[in-house]
Amino acid sequence: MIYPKIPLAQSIIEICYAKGIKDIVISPGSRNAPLTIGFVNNTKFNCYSIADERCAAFFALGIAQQTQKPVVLVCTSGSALLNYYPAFAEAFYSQIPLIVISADRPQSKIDIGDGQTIRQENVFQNHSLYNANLTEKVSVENDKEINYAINKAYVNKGPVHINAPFEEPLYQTVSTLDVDVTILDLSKTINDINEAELFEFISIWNTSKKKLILVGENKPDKIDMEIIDLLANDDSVVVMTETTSNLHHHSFLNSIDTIITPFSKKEFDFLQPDILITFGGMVVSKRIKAFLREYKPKHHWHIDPLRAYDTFGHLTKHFVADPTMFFNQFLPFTTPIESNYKAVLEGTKVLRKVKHDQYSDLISFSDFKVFDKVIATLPEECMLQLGNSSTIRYAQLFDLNPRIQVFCNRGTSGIDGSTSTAIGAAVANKKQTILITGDIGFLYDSNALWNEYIPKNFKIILVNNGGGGIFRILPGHEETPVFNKFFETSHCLTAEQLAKMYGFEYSIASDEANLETSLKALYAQNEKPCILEIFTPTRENNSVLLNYFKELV
Ligand SMILES: Cc1ncc(C[n+]2csc(CCOP(=O)(O)OP(=O)(O)O)c2C)c(N)n1
Repeated sequence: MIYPKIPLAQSIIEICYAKGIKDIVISPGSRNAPLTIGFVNNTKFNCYSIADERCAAFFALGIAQQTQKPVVLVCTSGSALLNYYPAFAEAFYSQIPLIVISADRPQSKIDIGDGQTIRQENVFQNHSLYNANLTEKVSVENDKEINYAINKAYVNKGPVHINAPFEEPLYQTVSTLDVDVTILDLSKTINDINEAELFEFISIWNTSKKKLILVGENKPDKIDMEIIDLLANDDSVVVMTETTSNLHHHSFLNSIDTIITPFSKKEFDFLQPDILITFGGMVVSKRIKAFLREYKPKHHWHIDPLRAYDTFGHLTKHFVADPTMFFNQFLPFTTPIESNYKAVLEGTKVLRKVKHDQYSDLISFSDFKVFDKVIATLPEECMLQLGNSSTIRYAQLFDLNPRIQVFCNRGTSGIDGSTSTAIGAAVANKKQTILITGDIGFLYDSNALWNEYIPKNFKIILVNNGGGGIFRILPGHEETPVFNKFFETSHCLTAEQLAKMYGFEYSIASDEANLETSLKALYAQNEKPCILEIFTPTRENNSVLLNYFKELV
């Protein structure tokens, strides 16, 4: 066995191993050589080499998004580390465990004019669950710090930073370990809800005729089918799900904007809930957020084992629990109450569906049409990764096969790592992965394709509307040169040369007929990763979408 000679590097690697960490994403550098040598020479780890740290961090995020276990990132000193920040922040808000290990020079060498040095300690402070600032010499204190950081990433599901100073020589190896590491167990506390406290809330539930459950980003298969059925069969309960909720029932309202955008004041008054219950992560729909901020519920309960954001300015209770556990404890005590809440909204859903289908049949080739066709034809057993921002918003308007799992970086809603994340997820999950992305997001993260681990069946559906289409949809859009240059960032670039350079199969579609044939060919081919680039009419897309909302009534 080969170990790095530097004992601190040995300790870090041994503790990672003892904690069950498997995946290590390494970016090149010299200062981190002791870690690179140690991780790569230990066959227990899967080591990935990715040069661009921003992409490396999103790739790691994609792996951790799927495995729900911490992934380690290793980089050299200097600005390398700062390039992890976008994914680090995304991990923080999306509750995904990441462990950043940065190599550093000893503190005496910082800010004295040495090369490739910056102030690395606590550099992610604002979004880090733990900062372990190690010292060069091996000590129980150092071991404890490493343990605390890793345990925190596991238990509190988020990003942590370990900064490790190494002095030269950096490349020497030994054949036996010099350290005997200290391991601190994970102390997981299972939260059981206090029953006496629960009864106060059960009595509110049992006397409320309008209960709205809103589910944000949620991992697939997190909620028991029995709970889903109980909620779906309660006349006083309306469940609204976002596409990233991965939660399905035919009676749930899965297209929130389609339902509520055309509502009159009277309909909003009716929708205003007595109790709002939320669980899951970020909510995409701006309209539901605006509605709930204006039409405040009497009670807002959020269920989450770790965090509760007061998204609507009226949070009244945080149940510190896993949603399945909460409902298993809570629902047996609830009693039915007469209510037309669910029936009325189900009626709206039926009407909207008719109008939606009529409209979809009529419209010309556009972003809307593309999403209609693409979502309807996705292979049943695929994993869907979505880019920001109009991509996820369009996707929310269409019925999706419940077997398809959906993910999107909505922690910070960045466009800077959707492709890298999708590739990481594809590596970690054996399902065929399909990324739907806009052109600006795709071009931004094109270094994601500089990756030798991309599975052969990985597919990108690139909707090229010539710029940031979202800005045409948002209020404030005016067709001026300033808009085109500074908001839309309009361009005439395509993915063709990138596809060629990175060994992707490449095809294009620019009307409905060749979209259908191109999609069939895309799904059938699994010998090479592919990009299907779909060109849509820049100037017509927003009116097709805005008219959709007008035609729903
Ligand atoms: C890192 C980052 N920079 C800027 C933004 C602001 N932003 C949101 S959407 C968007 C344009 C996205 O355009 P594109 O990828 O073409 O998708 P489309 O909206 O056309 O679907 C921008 C610049 C962001 N979300 N993240």
